[in-house]
Amino acid sequence: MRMIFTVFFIMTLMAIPNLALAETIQIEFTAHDSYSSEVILIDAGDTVEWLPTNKGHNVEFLSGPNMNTLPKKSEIDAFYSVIFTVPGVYLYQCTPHGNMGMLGLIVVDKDFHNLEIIKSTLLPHVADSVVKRLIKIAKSKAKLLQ
Ligand SMILES: [Cu+2]
Repeated sequence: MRMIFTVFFIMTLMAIPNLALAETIQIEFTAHDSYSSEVILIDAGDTVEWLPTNKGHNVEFLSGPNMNTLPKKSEIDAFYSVIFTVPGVYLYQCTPHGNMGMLGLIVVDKDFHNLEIIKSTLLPHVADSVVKRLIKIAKSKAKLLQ
């Protein structure tokens, strides 16, 4: 019995580091038709929560490392939460304000393998220039973390 307990205890200890490292990052909808954090770098297993702190916004994914299973589009004015498990770059927008530049970028595990696909997302001029700016920010953030 003591042996079983010891094995169980050790297995529990081994599982804790992963649990402890998984983080939750919160992003707010702002009154300026933007996300409070436009670019975030997270680790696989982390959760991102979008808080409806301002009316009229949502989250709609445009591109990601697995185009077949992008996170579903959220409802306007709704709390939304996604756990990111697949490394890569994710691009999302607010459905009503994406054209005006309300976009966000998430990089999981500093993995930029699908960056060219992200860049080739067909967007209006303003949104496209915003995405280019966000990519620059993401790359400099990734460098700082190295
Ligand atoms: Cu919006």
